[in-house]
Amino acid sequence: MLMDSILLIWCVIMGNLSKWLDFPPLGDYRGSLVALEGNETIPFDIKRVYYIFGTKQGVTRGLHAHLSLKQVMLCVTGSCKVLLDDGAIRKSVTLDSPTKGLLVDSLVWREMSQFSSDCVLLVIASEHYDESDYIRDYDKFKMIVRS
Ligand code: T46
Repeated sequence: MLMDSILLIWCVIMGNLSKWLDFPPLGDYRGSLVALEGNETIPFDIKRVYYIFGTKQGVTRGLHAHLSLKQVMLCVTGSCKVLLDDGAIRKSVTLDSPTKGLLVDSLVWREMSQFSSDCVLLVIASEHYDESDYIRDYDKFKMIVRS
């Protein structure tokens, strides 16, 4: 009984850390198409889109959190791993589908690794680029989320 309750709480917490969005492919005989729209398929106003490609083998990117930025990440081609950490729980997920996006909230530490050679990681962001929104020091991140 106690174990069941602990398991349930654990599942709820883990579920909150990684929020998946499904993007239905609008395919026909010619192939597939996915449309992403702000405040529709993407749950915020889209201010910026960027993509990461040609990542060298063995490289880890990210290693930071954001104070207020929200993002949706997806692999248009290829795959990579994303480690998410909210200061209490760490979880690793795989991005490997152009029809499945990962919503990463503010104040979540992220590390991307194990990029396949063909990986194109598309990121849709809620804000313009602003270096002052980055928390690049893990100890500082832990202090902020605990306060
Ligand atoms: C994130 C993960 C998923 C810009 O000038 N404009 C931009 O919009 C971005 C994203 C980056 N830059 C510059 C800043 C650095 O000189 O591009 C260089 C590489 O950026 P960074 O080292 O931050 O890249 P990643 O892959 O570690 O992190 C990026 C995003 O910065 C970050 O917000 O969540 O992808």
